[in-house]
Amino acid sequence: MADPVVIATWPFGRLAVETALRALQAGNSALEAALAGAQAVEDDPAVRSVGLGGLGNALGTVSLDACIMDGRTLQCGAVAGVENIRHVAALAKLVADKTPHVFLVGEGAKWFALQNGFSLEPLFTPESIAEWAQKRPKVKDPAATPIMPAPTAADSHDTVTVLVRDAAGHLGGVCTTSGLAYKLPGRVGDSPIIGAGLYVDDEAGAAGSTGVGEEIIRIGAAMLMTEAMRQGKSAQEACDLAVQRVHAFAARRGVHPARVAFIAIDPKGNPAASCTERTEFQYAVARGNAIELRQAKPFAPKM
Ligand code: SD4
Repeated sequence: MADPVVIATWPFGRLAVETALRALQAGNSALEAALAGAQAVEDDPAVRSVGLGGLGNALGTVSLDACIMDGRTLQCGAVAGVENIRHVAALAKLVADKTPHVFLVGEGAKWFALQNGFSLEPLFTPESIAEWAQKRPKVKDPAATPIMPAPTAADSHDTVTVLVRDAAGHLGGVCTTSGLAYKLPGRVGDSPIIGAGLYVDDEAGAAGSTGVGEEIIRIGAAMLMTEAMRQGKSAQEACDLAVQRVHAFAARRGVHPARVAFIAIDPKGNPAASCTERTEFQYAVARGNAIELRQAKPFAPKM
């Protein structure tokens, strides 16, 4: 038996890591622990980018995306574009547990939630509405269709991705978010996409993403990292590879690399992270009982 390892994105990842660790100590599986950690962040109204209190899209509607993956069985589930349901990560797990499908979206996902005892609730708070209104990109003609500015994640609209390795070496991962603030209605980022926002395989490792989802999808980030670890790369090398790929694809497209960050746990149980410049990525790590907040050093590949 080895020490459990938990890693989660952003400073609020500390709450996720602490909660996941307690869940492991209570005998839960790696996936259940990751879910408990993610749900604690969904429940925190002060986090403006996940669950309750998340900032709305261009119309002000809070629309949530999430996915889960079990490294032992490769069971995975996802939901996207879900309104008025707070615990979308648990809903994604239910898709995996109770249906033959992997991914439910929008009204169908909401219907499935209601059928399974979830209740509808408003996801905005007075504070989140005020922040949405204050930071809202200004449009010249208020009657015009809302236009979202090019995604930059400058709003620090941050996903919580939680990766867990339990003492027996099994892996589980969860990703949950309200996505980029002011996104176009209907827009879905990387977070609920298995292989982009999350991928977990006991035999290869666990990997997750945060940042501008469009660029993360473009490189197939979580699958890229997991496959690199399957070929023997360390978690750090896998995360750096994903950043390098973002740079390479940005160069081909003649744009500046977007703000993105990646986390991973390799099969040896090493946690790591990497990010593009200007991302200022902090993440939380637990090893055994020790929990710390770390700052990722931006990786600037030589091109
Ligand atoms: C998205 N990746 O919807 C999410 C947002 C995020 O840090 O993680 N921002 O594109």
